[in-house]
Amino acid sequence: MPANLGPDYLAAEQEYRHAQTAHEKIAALEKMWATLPKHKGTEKMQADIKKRLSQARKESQKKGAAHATPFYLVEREGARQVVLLGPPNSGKSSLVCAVTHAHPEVAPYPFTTRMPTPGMMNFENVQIQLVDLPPLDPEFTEPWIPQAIRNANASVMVVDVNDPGSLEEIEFIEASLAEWKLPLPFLLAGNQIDKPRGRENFEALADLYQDRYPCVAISTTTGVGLPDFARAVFGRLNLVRVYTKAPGKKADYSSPYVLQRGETVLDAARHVHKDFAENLKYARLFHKNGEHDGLMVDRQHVVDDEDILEFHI
Ligand SMILES: Nc1nc2c(ncn2[C@@H]2O[C@H](COP(=O)(O)OP(=O)(O)OP(=O)(O)O)[C@@H](O)[C@H]2O)c(=O)[nH]1
Ligand SMILES: [Mg+2]
Repeated sequence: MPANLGPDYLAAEQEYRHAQTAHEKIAALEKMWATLPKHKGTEKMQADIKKRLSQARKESQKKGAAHATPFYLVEREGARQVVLLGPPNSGKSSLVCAVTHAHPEVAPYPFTTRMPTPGMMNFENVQIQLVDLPPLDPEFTEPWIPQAIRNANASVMVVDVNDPGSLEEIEFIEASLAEWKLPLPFLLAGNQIDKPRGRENFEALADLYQDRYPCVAISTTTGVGLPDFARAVFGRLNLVRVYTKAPGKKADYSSPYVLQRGETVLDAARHVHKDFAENLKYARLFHKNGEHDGLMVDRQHVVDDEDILEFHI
């Protein structure tokens, strides 16, 4: 046994040997992983812990499967629901911690997240629900992941730009989505750009993938790029915000109606109340920036982001 293994690691290994249940094994292996010095001399041990961790997780999954409830389906809230996909340790949970009030567990070892955790991200006055998911990995992927993705409006791929395995990991995720007949993520978030050469690594990744995905550079540690991330998610969702106002009154900008781009004045009226929609004759259109200024528009007029509508019935 290498001499540099500390007492914490040895205690964890002891715990592992005495573990009775899959759950106890996982807990002990996680401690072993966290306390193992990570260098060339321990590479074999690292691989071994990862393998045992993955096996123990599979085991615990099988046991729970018979009476599993659909805990993985997070009820949609906010304007849209977006799930975070990615390889282990890319920083999905860190991202949810950084841009929402939720606190999913973050840890330096892989396969930390086992359950979906939702959190609400604000882009200006729009709330977008992010859902942290367990990793997608050839060693082990939670069997309910495809349903969780299907249940959401869209998915974002989060990768660690410094991880030399990220190209293979992206390929694996793309192949998994194809197999499940699910669409590709609509955005690639290149995380951990604060690390040495992080920017360069991001540029290299973006060069390869920007034809397929818009790429955003972020660091959940320093916060760099997080406002761009929120804007990109909003933009890729193809949403428009519509405010309503009464004649002679000001619009309330705090809670927009959120519509899909391409929807019309009539669709907007339906969001407000179906009676409005049925009886709607026309609307007057205003814009925050002073454009339009009360222009009369018919029911089929396609609305734009931040349009203000005054309905006339
Ligand atoms: N330097 C740096 N470290 C980060 C950043 N984001 C996450 N980390 C670290 O990366 C490790 C993994 O982060 P997590 O958020 O747990 O990763 P995850 O993708 O949720 O991992 P799994 O749940 O195992 O799939 C932790 O040690 C984080 O502190 C970042 O932007 N910069
Ligand atoms: Mg996680």
